[in-house]
Amino acid sequence: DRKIITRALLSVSDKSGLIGFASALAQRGIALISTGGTHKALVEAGLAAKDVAEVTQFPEMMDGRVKTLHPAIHGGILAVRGNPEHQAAMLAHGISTIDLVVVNLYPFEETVARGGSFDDCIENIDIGGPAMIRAAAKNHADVAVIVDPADYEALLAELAANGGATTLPLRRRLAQKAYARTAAYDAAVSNWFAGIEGIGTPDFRAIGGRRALDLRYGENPHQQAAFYATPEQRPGVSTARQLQGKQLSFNNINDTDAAYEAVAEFDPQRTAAVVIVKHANPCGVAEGDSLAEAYEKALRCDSVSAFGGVVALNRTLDAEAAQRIVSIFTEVIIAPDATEEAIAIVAGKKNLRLLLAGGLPDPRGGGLAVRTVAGGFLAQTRDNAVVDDMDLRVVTRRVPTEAELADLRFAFRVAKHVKSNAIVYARDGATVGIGAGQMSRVDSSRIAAWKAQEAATAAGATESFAKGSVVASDAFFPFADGLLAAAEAGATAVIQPGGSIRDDEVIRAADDAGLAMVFTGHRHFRH
Ligand code: 93A
Repeated sequence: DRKIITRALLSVSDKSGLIGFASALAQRGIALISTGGTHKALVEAGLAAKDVAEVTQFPEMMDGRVKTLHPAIHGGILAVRGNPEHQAAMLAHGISTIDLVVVNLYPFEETVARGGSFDDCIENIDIGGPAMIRAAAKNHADVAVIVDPADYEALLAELAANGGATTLPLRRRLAQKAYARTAAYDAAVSNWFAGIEGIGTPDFRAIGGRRALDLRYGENPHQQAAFYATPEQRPGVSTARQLQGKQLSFNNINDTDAAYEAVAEFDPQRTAAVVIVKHANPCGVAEGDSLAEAYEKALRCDSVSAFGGVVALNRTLDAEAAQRIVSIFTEVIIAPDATEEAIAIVAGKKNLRLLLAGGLPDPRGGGLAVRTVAGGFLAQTRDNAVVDDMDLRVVTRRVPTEAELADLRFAFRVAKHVKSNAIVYARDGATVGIGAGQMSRVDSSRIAAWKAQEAATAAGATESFAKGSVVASDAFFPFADGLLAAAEAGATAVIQPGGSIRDDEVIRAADDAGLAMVFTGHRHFRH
């Protein structure tokens, strides 16, 4: 199963590592064929390479749309080496074998991610590249295929160890990766089309995922796990640069994602914001003039749960915030960026993971949310509804004050990121009590009120933090009882979607209790 490489075709958009790799091939006496830009790069580096046009006896044409789509190329890749008929066809048509195909594709995903025009995206749909990749992978019995510069080294190592030959296990592994790449590529194209207005609902078959990171284990040590990257380039835990700390675990990635998606709801131009997450639920969220202030406010909500949590920030991590965050045990910090000083402070905690995402995800952005069920998976578009865009309707006699309204928006923003049933008490731009994941809304209300009392006790305050707060509910109150529990705890204003058949009853109860209440018309279930 060892196959000597005598001729290689190189056609790459991403030219990183190309020259070093091609030089090593040339040194082994391997003949090189390449397409326009790749050929130019090789020749400029002093390497002898043959232009593909010389092989096909056709010029590259139609803006490069047709360059390798020719029997002289595809016959050379697809011919079964030991097959006499294939040999005869090669001889008759002057086709020579190609034993190694090195292709990476037009940067379609990157073009979409940087907001390229429609025509730009269309032009970046690679046709010839996937054809060669699929052909080489099909014929992996004789041909090796590389779609990722990260694999250059492995191939060279194999050639060195086997006298210039590749082994079947490597060719199979490369073939598997090749089809994964073309599948993900086509999924990206399909999803892009789906996102164009008027096309209709996305085709959820075209999700596509590339095994990007093997994890030590899953949610529990007896479960295997990996991270799969989809073509979506949303800034966050999957695209972030990890500056330090242990390898991320399955739960770290899940929690960090929850934290970063939540903190991205806060426009960094308007306010600094911090979200602390435990078990995928926020246990403290706050905004403030500085990250340090926001962190202190967020921590005060539930400093016990924050121990061993994930901290997400919406602005560049600065020294003052870093100093405070490292003072308690924290698993992960994620921010768009960090100052040198902050990085140095975090470096004092060797295991603490510091992730810099480069930017914040757009809370209004599209994309898919997927989860498995027995025998399949559910897919839906992201919950990209934002309270700032909602028509808030005051339904009570009393209208909320400016301060209440600001806190109501804040609380509803947070409630979106708390598992249902979600009840969030907030005051002065900080959560003071969060009730998450209960089967009954009243229980979530009770838990949130109890947490607000606990937080006050821990801070040595005489009154519950719920006193003078506002309360948000991710879905309507089906009965007045949950609302009354909130009023009893000390909340003065309420934000909720509305839409219960008993809305009238609930509004009356709010009026009787002197509460101000607004309806958003949008529900934020999260399970
Ligand atoms: O426009 S294409 O779909 N038509 C082709 O025949 C073709 N052959 C290779 N694109 C094609 N390629 C792609 O060109 C490769 O997949 C690679 O991404 C790129 C390399 O072009 P260059 O060598 O000119 O930089």
